[in-house]
Amino acid sequence: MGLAVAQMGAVNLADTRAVVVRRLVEMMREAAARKAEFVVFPELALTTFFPRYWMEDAEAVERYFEKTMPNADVQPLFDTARELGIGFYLGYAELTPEGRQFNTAILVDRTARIIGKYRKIHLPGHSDHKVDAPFQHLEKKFFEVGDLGFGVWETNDVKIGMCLCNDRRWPETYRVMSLQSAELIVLGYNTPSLNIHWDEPAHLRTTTHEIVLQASAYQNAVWVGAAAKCGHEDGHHMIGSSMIVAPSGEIVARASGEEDEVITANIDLGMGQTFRDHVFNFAKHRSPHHYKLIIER
Ligand code: CDT
Repeated sequence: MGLAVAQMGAVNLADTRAVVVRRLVEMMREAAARKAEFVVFPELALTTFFPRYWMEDAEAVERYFEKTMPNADVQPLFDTARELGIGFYLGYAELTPEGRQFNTAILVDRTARIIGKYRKIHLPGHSDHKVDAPFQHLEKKFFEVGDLGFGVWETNDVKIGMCLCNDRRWPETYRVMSLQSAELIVLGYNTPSLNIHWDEPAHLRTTTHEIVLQASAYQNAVWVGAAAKCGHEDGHHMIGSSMIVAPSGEIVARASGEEDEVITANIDLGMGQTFRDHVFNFAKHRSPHHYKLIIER
């Protein structure tokens, strides 16, 4: 399978949806030109990473949430996907018809049909206004915990699972999807290089990002495609290092900068099966009765 990860550089407050979608379309065309059949875009790809700003929910909803998907602004991305015959994953802030708010990702097939939806489960940050912090991380204010679980969808003979950003740090995320036979797990992220909760050395933000992707791909015998939104958004820096990781835990493609950048790899889905036949033959070697604490606490 030809897989592309489309890293995005900064989306600043002044950037309109139309301008952002043009960037996504351009990267989708580049991915298709490189024979990719599927492209992974970041979390909250259509706007700046707005949970860094304190505001009332009504203002956030008005400025940053999508009331329908697709909508007029995003339609060119769906039209291009249909024209090129390429599937994609896209993260955005979702407002449901009932007024509920989620940090959401969709899986779109090669005919531009939405075939899967994921709502972020591990929401980091806080809901109160931290007046002394250099910026906020208000995911717990602006979003509800996702209510759809970790699903896996088959499209063009590939079983794809989805998650979002902080989910990638939790082992359960991947295991729940690999138990549903996921072959590829895709995710987008916005990871500030500064941690407002403790004095975390900046380099650890990238190190821990790499560790979780590599270890999780290996332990679950899956390919992982991870797309950053990164660089300086109105002065707030976020890490790059978008990558494609093999079930061996090896990084097979990695973004080099902090701008819009498409990375691609021709991924061999059989590699995951090899690991599943041997060291990670779940049916043969797992002992779920010894894992009960995981769901009890
Ligand atoms: N967007 C997102 O989930 N970012 C988190 C930052 C955690 S620090 C509060 C991440 O895990 O990358």
